[in-house]
Amino acid sequence: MVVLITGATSGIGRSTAIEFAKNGYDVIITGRRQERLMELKDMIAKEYQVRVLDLCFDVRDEKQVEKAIHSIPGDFKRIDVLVNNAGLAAGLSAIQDGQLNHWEQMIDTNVKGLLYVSKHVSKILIENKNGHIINIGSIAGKEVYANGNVYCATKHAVDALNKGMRIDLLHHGIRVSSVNPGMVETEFSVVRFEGDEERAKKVYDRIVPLKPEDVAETIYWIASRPAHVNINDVIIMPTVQANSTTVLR
Ligand code: NDP
Ligand code: 8X3
Repeated sequence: MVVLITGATSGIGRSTAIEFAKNGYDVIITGRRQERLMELKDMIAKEYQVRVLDLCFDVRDEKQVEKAIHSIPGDFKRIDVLVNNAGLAAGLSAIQDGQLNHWEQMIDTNVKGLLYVSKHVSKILIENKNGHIINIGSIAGKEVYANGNVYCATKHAVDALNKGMRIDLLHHGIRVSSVNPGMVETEFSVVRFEGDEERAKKVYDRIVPLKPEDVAETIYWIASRPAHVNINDVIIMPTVQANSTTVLR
């Protein structure tokens, strides 16, 4: 069995690669940071008896995506599961104060990047007459919160694409699922606040957030249901979080 995970250099994607490897999957790990990919590749190869392929590319660049997916060698091409995880939030501002570069980065990564990868990989799944796409959305794709405008819009788009892909790929026997987490402590907030570690730390202050492993286990659980079962959509939150903005501290 083979899984391809986008954004495996950190957080949820990295934990997901480890979780699938633990369960005997060969893993294709992707991201922009080559040294992180190499570190993870070495670790997985040492700890688990599986094969690892690293593909370094930026999901925002369709040409890079096409080249990387086409470069996958024969036996790794039998992809069973695609986890569309690469994504980010950039900034947290009212609409009138938003920075265009933040908006473009989020739209290009969370929506267009996910589309590019899905287009190229779904052709392989169709050819194989087998497959499962698991899209990582967010509670921000189910609700909207103050100053979250564009990030929430991109995750609402992921929610719509998840439903659309399920319809389009139905007659090819390909399952499509999504996992929508609440607060998970990863590099997410450090990225959102452009390296401001102090501000990022405050997001998880006095709470027990989800760990990336919690989400990874849920992703693996979805992929490991019997072939006739599709888990359409999961929302997973830390126990202290009721919705986007109601958090018990
Ligand atoms: P991290 O910042 O820890 O990981 C993000 C991953 O995405 C990294 O591996 C990064 O790799 C990759 N990535 C970002 N941009 C690109 C790009 N242009 N091309 C290729 N890879 C890219 O955050 P999380 O693990 O938390 O985030 C994973 C997903 O989970 C995202 O889609 C996020 O929106 C979603 N999510 C996160 C939540 C949270 O609270 N943490 C809650 C709900 C959803 P690299 O930089 O090496 O390219
Ligand atoms: C990440 C969760 O609430 O910061 O998608 O938007 S939130």
